Amino acid sequence: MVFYRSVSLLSKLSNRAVQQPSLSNSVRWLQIQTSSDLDLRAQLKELIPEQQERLKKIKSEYGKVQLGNITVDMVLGGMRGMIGLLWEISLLDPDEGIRFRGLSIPECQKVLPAAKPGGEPLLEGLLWLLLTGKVPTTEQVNALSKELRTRAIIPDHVYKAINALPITAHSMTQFTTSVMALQVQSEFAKAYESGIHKSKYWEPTFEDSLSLIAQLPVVAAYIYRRIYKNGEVVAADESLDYGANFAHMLGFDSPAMQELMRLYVTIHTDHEGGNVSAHTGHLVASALSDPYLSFAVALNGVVGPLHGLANQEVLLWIKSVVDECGENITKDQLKDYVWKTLNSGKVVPGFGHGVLRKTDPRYMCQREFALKHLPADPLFQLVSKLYEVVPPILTELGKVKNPWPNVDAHSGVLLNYYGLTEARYYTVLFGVSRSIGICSQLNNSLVLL
Ligand code: CMX
Repeated sequence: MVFYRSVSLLSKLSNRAVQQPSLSNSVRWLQIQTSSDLDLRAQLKELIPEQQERLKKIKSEYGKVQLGNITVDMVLGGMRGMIGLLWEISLLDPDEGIRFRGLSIPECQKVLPAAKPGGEPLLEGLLWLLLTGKVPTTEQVNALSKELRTRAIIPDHVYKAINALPITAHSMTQFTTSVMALQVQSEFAKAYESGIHKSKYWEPTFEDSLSLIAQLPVVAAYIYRRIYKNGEVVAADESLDYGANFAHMLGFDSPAMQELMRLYVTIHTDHEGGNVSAHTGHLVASALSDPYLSFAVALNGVVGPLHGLANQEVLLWIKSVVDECGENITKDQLKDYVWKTLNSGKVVPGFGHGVLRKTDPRYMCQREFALKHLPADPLFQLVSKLYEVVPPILTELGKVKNPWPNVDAHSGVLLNYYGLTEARYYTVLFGVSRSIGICSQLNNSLVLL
């Protein structure tokens, strides 16, 4: 796997955060919104020239500054630990975990608009934050929600392309196929063909990105219903936000599942630029492949078992534990099962990470959700036991750099609890969410041109 570090360049150079607001700054932003601010495109139109100037300045003033030494281990490890690209929308600290434009997950939960007071953040708010570096107001989030709904239209040929695959094809194969079929309508591809000036690349990129983000839950839900629910499609509910509407189209209408989906799609959006999917999307886009093409390739990285497929693998593994030992498994039995997995040459899914060196905060916020909503669920209790049992065993192996759980160790049991039991579908949810980060960074990167 490729695991190099990406970086907010100015923060590295001047040792202070850039475009990474403190909580108090975020709150200040909440107060300066005016009615014309509701249009995200108009906001970007103002911000992008500033970004272009800033990056020009970095290039001219710091272009020759060295950012580190490259060792053989780094090369053999797939660029591990190297600062290798610019990725400003999020930063992954090995100990603290992910920050989106400088805000940790608990901070996002505090300042981003929610469907109800104290609820999980709305995905639209995080998208706004990633694209602009600013915390949006509820009105801005509502405007973006509305815009996404108007863009969520799927041409017929996309459904035909999905239906051409056997129903037994993995859900991710069907999902990637749908993204390639959606590419037919790329505004970027059309604009490039008609000779757009490079300073304007961001405009069709933004168009494609918003349309793609809007369309993905519709095709993702279609694929779920096709494979598992006899093809009975659930129409979108125009009154719902992105996360809740996604849950609704999958066929889940309980308020708790809607909250879970809001949390799920928010925390999986982005994890800096060195992971397989983010890196792949960024790399392909650097050849001026449009957002659909770039994202389709990123999805093929998400589906690797050491990356996004791990959420599927975790639930299947947990179910195999239950099948063999029952739900009330003791810690000693669990230890034996973990050793059996390791001795058969497999990894323990959901544990370890290429960059993180502590428990993933994305795991912790899901644990908090479980403690609040499903504390007595036997599978949640099993996940909690694993949290105690697995890290000492992985440490004992002597080679695992991070024995702690990652995001995938927890997501499956939550989804399973609310009835989304089909583990082989889970990576599609990860994929939908990952579009937010990859597309936001594409927009951020194009100002470099
Ligand atoms: N179980 C068993 N062995 C593990 C392990 C785990 N959970 N995590 C790491 N190791 C092993 C590695 O396989 C490697 O062994 P070899 O030297 O024999 O090849 C050794 O420990 C050192 O690996 P590392 O430097 O600690 O970890 P890497 O950066 O190489 O890999 C990761 C990171 C995530 C691929 C790895 O921890 C893993 O395979 N975890 C299980 C799969 C998983 O949960 N993936 C999801 C990650 C989150 C995401 O991207 O979605």
